[in-house]
Amino acid sequence: MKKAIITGITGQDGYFLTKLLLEKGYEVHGIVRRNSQNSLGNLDYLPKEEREQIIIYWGDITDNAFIDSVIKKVQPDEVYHLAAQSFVWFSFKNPRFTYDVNIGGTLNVVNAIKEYSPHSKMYFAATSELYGKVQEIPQKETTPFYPRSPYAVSKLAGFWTVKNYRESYDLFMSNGILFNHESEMRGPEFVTRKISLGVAKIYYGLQDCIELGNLNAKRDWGYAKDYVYGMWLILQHIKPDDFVLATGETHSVREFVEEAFKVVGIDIEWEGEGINEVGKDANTGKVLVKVNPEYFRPAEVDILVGDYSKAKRELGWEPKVKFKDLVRIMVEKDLERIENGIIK
Ligand code: NDP
Ligand code: GDR
Repeated sequence: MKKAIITGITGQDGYFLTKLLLEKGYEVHGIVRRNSQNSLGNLDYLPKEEREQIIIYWGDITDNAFIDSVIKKVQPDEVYHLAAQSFVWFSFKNPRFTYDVNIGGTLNVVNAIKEYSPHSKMYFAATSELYGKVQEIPQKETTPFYPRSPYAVSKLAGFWTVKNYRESYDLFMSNGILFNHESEMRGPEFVTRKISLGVAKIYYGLQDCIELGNLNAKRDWGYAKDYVYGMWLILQHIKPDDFVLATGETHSVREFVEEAFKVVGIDIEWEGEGINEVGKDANTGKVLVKVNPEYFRPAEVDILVGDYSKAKRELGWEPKVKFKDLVRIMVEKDLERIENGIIK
């Protein structure tokens, strides 16, 4: 039986990766930081029989002695290092914390592997945010990086740390440069889930309007379940390497809003410009979307669109879920959760 450690197991990707690895017969070990609710985050949504199979270690990724002890004890075949302060907007508010968790945490993991379990293969959750200010469209493994937020800078340090450990100590450590991937398990602060949840609540009369920031930003949005399969493939590859996973399509936040309202039969029409732009129900004229500058970022990433041909060629990976289906999955799930009283 193969053993895997997942850091960040309570997050969106942790949820889907846990399901995948359990299906594949792995023994799954997860690192969870203590919270006052004793909550397992998204893992609370797993069926009981799956949740009970996970071996949990309570601790923080920034605690090097703790990380050392877990890696030393488990001697994992594979480590998926997903734990991070992953919210770009928040990273501008608290860059120090973001650096501590994202850079310090990554250093702890690579170092623990080097010292105590050098046979372990490691996946690092790098990101399309590394490309930041556009240098080339579409972005691929050879596109120059230009990070535009403390989050992106911290992930760039993580990316190079992983590459440096791989080259210096002959360790199997790979970077996944993953473009945005979303799902019904996405945190509600990220724009796609904020929209799907807002649309479902508006539909059921629980909310009047969705307030958003930059409607012009364009992202390459895929489905998280497809991407965790890509993470696993990256660690099954013959050698450690860096791979872009993306869909190759890009859409604006405005388009995401339009598509999400379509799922509940509402057509949106736009009026005004800049901070005065609003999205109205084309039938009733009711304002359903407003711009709130609170959600703007000091520096923005205008457009991301990935070229995943290396992953396709070398790993046989391709995304299955495309934009419209992704939006539908997310809105329908939020509608269902309201109907079942899970969301109030
Ligand atoms: P989430 O924000 O949903 O999950 C982050 C996870 O990290 C949570 O389990 C969180 O725990 C944990 N974590 C945060 N800080 C610490 C800490 N100090 N100690 C221990 N655990 C901690 O992110 P996703 O699942 O969406 O993403 C997974 C990884 O992939 C992240 O590193 C993210 O930056 C990266 N990424 C994500 C992309 C995406 O589109 N989703 C694209 C590219 C990269 P808790 O539940 O306690 O908060
Ligand atoms: P991102 O995701 O920054 O791409 O990082 P997010 O959903 O936060 O923002 C995407 C784009 O939407 C614009 N936007 C808003 N964003 C949020 N959160 N809230 C709003 O109200 C809003 N209005 C407009 C943003 O300005 C931005 O342009 C995600 C994270 O998962 C990272 O961890 C990961 O590395 C990258 O994706 C790839």
